[in-house]
Amino acid sequence: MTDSAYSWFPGHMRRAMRRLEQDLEMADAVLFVLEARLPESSRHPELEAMLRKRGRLLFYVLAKADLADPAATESWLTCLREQGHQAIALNAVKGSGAGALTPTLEKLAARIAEQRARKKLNPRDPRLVVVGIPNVGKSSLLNRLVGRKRAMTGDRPGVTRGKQWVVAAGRWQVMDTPGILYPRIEGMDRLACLAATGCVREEAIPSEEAAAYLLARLVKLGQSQAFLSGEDLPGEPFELLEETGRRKGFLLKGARVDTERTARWVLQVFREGRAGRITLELPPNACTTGA
Ligand SMILES: Nc1nc2c(ncn2[C@@H]2O[C@H](COP(=O)(O)OP(=O)(O)O)[C@@H](O)[C@H]2O)c(=O)[nH]1
Ligand SMILES: [Mg+2]
Repeated sequence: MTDSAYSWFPGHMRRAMRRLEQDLEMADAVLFVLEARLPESSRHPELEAMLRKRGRLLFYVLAKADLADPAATESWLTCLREQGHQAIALNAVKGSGAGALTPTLEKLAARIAEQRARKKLNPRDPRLVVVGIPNVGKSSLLNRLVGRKRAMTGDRPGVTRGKQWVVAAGRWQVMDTPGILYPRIEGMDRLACLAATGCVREEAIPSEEAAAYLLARLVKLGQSQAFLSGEDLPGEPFELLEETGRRKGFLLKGARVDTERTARWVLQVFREGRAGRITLELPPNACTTGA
């Protein structure tokens, strides 16, 4: 695959987007779940523009913060807050960091109640829709809010089904939604990071390309120690993959590197968090100054 942009918009994504628009009609606020390791690539400009147009109250949760670099997460939170958003970070499965959810939801509920009173609408339970790209932790977060296992979770994109409001966090009505991916993913680099974190299906990119571009990103960030370290690392993604396989001794006949096996190993180590807590995207400079 040599294209610099990967076009991705299967029918089910289009349908999911239309359904989401309907669900949002009934929502008062939107909880936008981002992947803490990919805070930029897990945003969705079209979806966010649609939410702004509809005037929905929006707040961001960086999930999987336990897998990300804590300092980078702090910078990203500062950055989102400087852009005027409410934002918190947490582990959606184990709950660390989730304490900040309750006060944030309380503030939101108060604003919603005020808005309804101003419009002379009857008071009712505020409604929250949980959105985000696939596999970022939406259903896990909803389960936390509900306090029992309600939404289906899974480590592959696309396991969220059904459509229902459930009572959560006291007086909220909350709805889970299937992951919505944006139609074009710019660059193999970004596609590889999305594949490594499970936000796009494995079939979207051959594992060797995913691993090679992931390695290149890690080297660029100075975070490749689990796979490759030292000076004089090659500059090209596929050379990095080969070098990794050579150092691991993943060889075929004739001392050729088994790049397929190397790629599987790299992706597995990364996905299991054994490469350390790594954030694959750093916030833009403008947001880090003064953080
Ligand atoms: N380590 C970690 N894993 C998480 C977190 N949130 C979700 N997961 C895992 O990521 C996978 C996808 O989670 P899920 O809630 O189904 O994501 P969804 O597709 O956005 O609804 C599951 O295997 C979860 O156990 C988190 O904060 N930390
Ligand atoms: Mg889900």
